[in-house]
Amino acid sequence: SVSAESMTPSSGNDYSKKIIPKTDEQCERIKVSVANNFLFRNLDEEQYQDVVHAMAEKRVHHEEKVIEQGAVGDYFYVVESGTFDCYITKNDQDPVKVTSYEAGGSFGELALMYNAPRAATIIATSDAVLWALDRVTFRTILMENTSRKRRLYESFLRDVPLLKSLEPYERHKVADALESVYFNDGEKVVIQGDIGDRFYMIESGDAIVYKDGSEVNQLGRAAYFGELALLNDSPRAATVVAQGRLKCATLGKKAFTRLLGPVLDILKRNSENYHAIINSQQQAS
Ligand code: 1OR
Repeated sequence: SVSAESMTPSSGNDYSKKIIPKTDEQCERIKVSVANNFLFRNLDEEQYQDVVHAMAEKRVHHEEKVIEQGAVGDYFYVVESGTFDCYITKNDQDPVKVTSYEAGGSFGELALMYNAPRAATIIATSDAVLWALDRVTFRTILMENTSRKRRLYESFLRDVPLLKSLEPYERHKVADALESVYFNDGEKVVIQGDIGDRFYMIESGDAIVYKDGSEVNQLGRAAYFGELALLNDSPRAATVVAQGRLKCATLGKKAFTRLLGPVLDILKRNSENYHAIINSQQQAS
């Protein structure tokens, strides 16, 4: 069960720091592996060094089981190279593959965060190199950021109709990747014709959508925009302007593609409605 107690990170320096000696070359490989991993964002220099010191290199073979569902959690893993599949078995049914990981991905945080049994089984689908972080270092340094962000965005993400069909854990992964950005009244968030590399969901405030200079839509809390350029690799199809103070949660293109895969069909279906709206407006004028 999830108790407040189990989520309290160990405070300050009351743990003896773990130091596994490493070559410069190993440190460099860790740097590359965590560069795009959201759980490692916002660490200060000392926290980052402590994490690097504590990591252990683990080489695994194709088909090796790294984590077994139901087992006690000991390590959190970051993938340096190779690929992994993640399976969940429910009530004696056959294991179902729920996701996969490649370089830069990470897994095994849940059992450490919640003192729970491993929620899934993870198997290497190639020879691979992992960096393993022990539970004490994970809980002391990485957990605080992670759980704070998941809590911060939890209720908002539950309100976004687009994300209704996601599993709670899938919404947590979205939360890990989100960044909030603010805009003042009249500020342009995206500009028609520009190249687009971000997706936006409105956390608070309103926005107006203009196409070729005329207003075509208004967006409020929990609405999204900016998906078309990412879905179609096309320039921004419209300009979106903040109406009053606007706060958006944004995802970069890579995270958008990876994390919103399960709602891709909904995004595409909804985007077909844009044509219908524009056509009806053209007929009306
Ligand atoms: P862990 O410590 O429990 C197994 O060890 C890991 O698999 C787990 O941490 C996560 O890092 C990872 N539900 C739970 N754990 C998942 C899931 C998942 N996907 C990956 N892991 N899903 C929800 C299924 C109802 C799948 C979401 C795509």
